Amino acid sequence: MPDSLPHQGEAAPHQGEAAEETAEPPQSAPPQSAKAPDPATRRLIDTDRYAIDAPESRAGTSLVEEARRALEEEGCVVLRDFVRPEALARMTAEGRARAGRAHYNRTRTNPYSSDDDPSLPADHPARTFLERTNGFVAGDLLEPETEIRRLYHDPALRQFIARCMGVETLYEYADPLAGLVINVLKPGCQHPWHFDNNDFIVTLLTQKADGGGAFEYCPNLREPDDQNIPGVKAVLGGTRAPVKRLDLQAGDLQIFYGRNSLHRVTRIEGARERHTVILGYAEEPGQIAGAARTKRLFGRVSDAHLEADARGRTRDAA
Ligand SMILES: O=C(O)CCC(=O)C(=O)O
Ligand SMILES: [Fe+2]
Repeated sequence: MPDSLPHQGEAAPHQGEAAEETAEPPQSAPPQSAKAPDPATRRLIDTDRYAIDAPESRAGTSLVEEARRALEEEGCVVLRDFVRPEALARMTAEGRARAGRAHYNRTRTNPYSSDDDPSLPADHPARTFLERTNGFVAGDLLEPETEIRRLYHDPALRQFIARCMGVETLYEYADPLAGLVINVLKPGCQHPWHFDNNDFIVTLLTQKADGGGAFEYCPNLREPDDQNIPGVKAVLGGTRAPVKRLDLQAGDLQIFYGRNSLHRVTRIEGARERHTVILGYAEEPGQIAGAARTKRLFGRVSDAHLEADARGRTRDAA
């Protein structure tokens, strides 16, 4: 199992698949030309502070430059108070109204989301399994008229994230359940130290926990050709030196590259749940998870997942 998220790690079609198999029409082709700022974008996002709707402007270009630098150096950028207060209030209410319908997964996981390997020494990080409990509200519970879904489909936002990442185009997922989700962490839940199996994640906190629920990460703790096992072991053992801690507030947007930066969400304390919207974008169109994985994450599947499996489009076809 990769990380808990319904992200492109497993959902991605096999590398090197025939072009016609992967070249499905994107969910929504992002318009590439510059155009007049969209009032819908301005209503949702604090464009006075974050000029994502004026990419050619001085403010727009320096915003992207700064975000790009943070992503290159730290693998993380946080845009504080990204969503306007009125829109955030509605998003928080939308999350609260649907949190009871979250599907929960309780597992024990190591930092690599891999199976146990008894050939390794007992104190190897790959043999350190910690409890993880995660709830997901599936995307089909977020109707078209919700603010959360409007934000997800905002073309200016998607193009802005693509520019920050230095990629030409991002696509929405083709997955009706996993494209847009709310991650619900109840009191007592945690997401222990791990590396992601996908390249990036875009999140918006809509409700902060009373206590705990902090996002901690160790920028580039490993590299593609160096697992840095001693470094990982040290962090699991409590070393704080490489650890950065983000005090995210509701309304903050985060872009995070989690493949090589060990990270976690600390255990939720107090009575209030932590709600995070996960905006599923991908560099390839047509991303959809298989039925087995979908069933695990959401407790159900849609016809689209079964059809994708039938066409051999997913990695976890049962
Ligand atoms: O909820 C978060 O802030 C990040 C969660 C995470 O790291 C993950 O689901 O892979
Ligand atoms: Fe993660």
